[in-house]
Amino acid sequence: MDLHGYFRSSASYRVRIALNLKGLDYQYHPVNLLKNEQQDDTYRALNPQGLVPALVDNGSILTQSLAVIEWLEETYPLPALLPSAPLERARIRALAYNVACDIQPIQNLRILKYLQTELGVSDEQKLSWIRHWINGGFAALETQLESSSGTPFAAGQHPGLFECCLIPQVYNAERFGVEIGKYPAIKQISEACAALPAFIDARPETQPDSTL
Ligand SMILES: N[C@@H](CCC(=O)N[C@@H](CS)C(=O)NCC(=O)O)C(=O)O
Repeated sequence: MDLHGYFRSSASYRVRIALNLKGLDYQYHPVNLLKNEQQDDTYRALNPQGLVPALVDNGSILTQSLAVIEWLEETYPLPALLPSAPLERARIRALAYNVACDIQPIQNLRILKYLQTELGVSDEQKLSWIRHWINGGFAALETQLESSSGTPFAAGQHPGLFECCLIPQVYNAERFGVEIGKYPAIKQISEACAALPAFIDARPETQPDSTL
């Protein structure tokens, strides 16, 4: 499998974690977002949206990190990234979508670029925007997690779809100065993930393009 991504892209980071949790080998192909390589014709042939990641398997192109992860789950069911009971699956998906659909998209590079170049937002206002939406999303997640019976992970003993989404968002939150200590349930899950090789090996700072 070939994963086209960027070391700091949280959507790429999600897929790296999922591939690692499943124990699947892949070739990593960096797409430099700061050089706008996601808009090159060669990359847009893989993903016309001009967004990373894209996963290529035997000539099939998969895009949208959650669709990629669900495809991995269906193709390589073990270890499972979703619980077996339908209601639990829906609960874990709701947590994951909170991050992937409602928190991350509004701090995506193209949104931040538009805020600055088209709307004239300052660096300070941009930072405030990022922190505002992460804090709002994390506060809701924290409440959702408090009522969850799972420990140390959202679904219990094993990390899965939600942790694939949460850990990259925590990385971004810390990068932009959000105080994770305010969110004990998120902090606890994050610390439990930090001890696992699947998460350690997916970290942005250890990817080959982190030093380019
Ligand atoms: N919903 C998409 C989001 C993908 C996405 O937002 N990718 C970002 C990096 S995390 C990107 O490529 N940004 C480039 C840009 O904004 O120009 C997914 O989950 O794959």
